Amino acid sequence: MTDTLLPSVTDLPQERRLVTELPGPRSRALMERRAAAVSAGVGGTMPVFAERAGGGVIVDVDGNSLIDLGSGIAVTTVGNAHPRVVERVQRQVADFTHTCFMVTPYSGYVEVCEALNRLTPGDHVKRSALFNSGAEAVENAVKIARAYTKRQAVVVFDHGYHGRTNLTMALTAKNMPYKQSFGPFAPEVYRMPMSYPFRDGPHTGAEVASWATTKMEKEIGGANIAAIVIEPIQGEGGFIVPAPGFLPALKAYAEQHGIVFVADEIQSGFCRTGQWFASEHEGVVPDLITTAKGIAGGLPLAGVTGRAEIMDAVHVGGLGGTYGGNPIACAAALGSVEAMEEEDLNTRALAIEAIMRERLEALQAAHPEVGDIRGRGAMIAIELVKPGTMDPDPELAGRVSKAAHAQGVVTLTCGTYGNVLRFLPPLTIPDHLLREGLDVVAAAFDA
Ligand code: PLZ
Repeated sequence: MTDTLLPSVTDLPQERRLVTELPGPRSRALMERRAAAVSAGVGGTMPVFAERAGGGVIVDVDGNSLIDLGSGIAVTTVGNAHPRVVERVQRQVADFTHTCFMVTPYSGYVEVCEALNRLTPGDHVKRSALFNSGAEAVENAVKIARAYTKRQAVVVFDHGYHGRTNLTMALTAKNMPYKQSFGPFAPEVYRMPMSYPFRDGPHTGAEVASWATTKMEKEIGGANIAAIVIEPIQGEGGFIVPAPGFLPALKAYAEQHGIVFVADEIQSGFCRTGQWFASEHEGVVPDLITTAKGIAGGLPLAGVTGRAEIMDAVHVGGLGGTYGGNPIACAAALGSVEAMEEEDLNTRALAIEAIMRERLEALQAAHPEVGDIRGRGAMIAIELVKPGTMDPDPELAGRVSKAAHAQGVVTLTCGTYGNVLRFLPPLTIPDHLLREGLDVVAAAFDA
């Protein structure tokens, strides 16, 4: 089988190579320093410290080369240290590092907004604003929707994840670890049922949408809702792809009642699913889209993009922040977009999906614990259950993930029940490494 090697793959050998046990001695020493210096509240997936990364590997401080099936939680879509990103960032950092866009603006910010306006679905007139993190983008989308509609209520969904700030904790469904002991949470947030095909039995997307819209109508009143905020494919919630018809029905309800439809594409956007945005798979044109993660090749940048009349409804000075749209992060974003277009990374995401599905279907055939395989493009997950039941098996997900880590494969779990293994490889991963990574995961099931 031939390998796909994108021009961007670095000089780092694209191989899994274990030269010590994991974690090795240097990582262990750094873990001790971490424990003494870093708040215990900051979580950790693997006790392995990174030194370099690129293509499909992360090389640790002991010289082990790990297969990256996580992309730093869906961020390094163009791969780590992509040459286009490195080149533009190096130039920018030498020219100037910060002026504050609100004080003396610079062209990179405008160019990123132009790119977002061009790449997001819909041919209406658009505007964008830039921020530092996904949570900040979601908060601002809500601020903008409230200012535009002069309404307060915000609708979110079961299993949804939108961030860790006070408002976005309220928007997020799962208590542990995101919300526990951090209340009180922001008011005027209402949670609706989410289409979850694996767990919905015979109910269609349209039916679940009608439960949600009826609940909205009866419990809030459409005329009081500022925004419906939804991930077109849920990320942290378990890579839940709603059944066909669910998103279009919600969008139709939003249109009917003058509600701003906000797609949180922070995890699902920017070539991850084989389209620029996951909304496109269902032909849904959101009023506002939030982006972050994959847009800037690893630098902190986030955006809100949407209809000009909504984005411009905020008073002058109502949006901003010291670092929002920092020039270095903007340079990285322009490099990422260039890489995505030049290397046709949407097509690459679909090729990765084909490889992942084939391997995971074979795994499912041999292991009844694999209840569901789902996702799109390079955003694929398996949901683990106790065989013959629908009971979530988070212990198994944890064990398999740990076993993969010990063998040098970076995997992540997710899901409300913690029983979902998710795969988010950088799109620059060579085929042979992707296959090897999945084989290691499969071997963990056999063991
Ligand atoms: N919206 C859809 O996926 C971030 C969270 C990791 P920030 N997801 C990773 C963790 O445990 O903190 C995310 C997302 C969606 C919003 C966010 C928030 O983005 O950049 O982490 O603030």
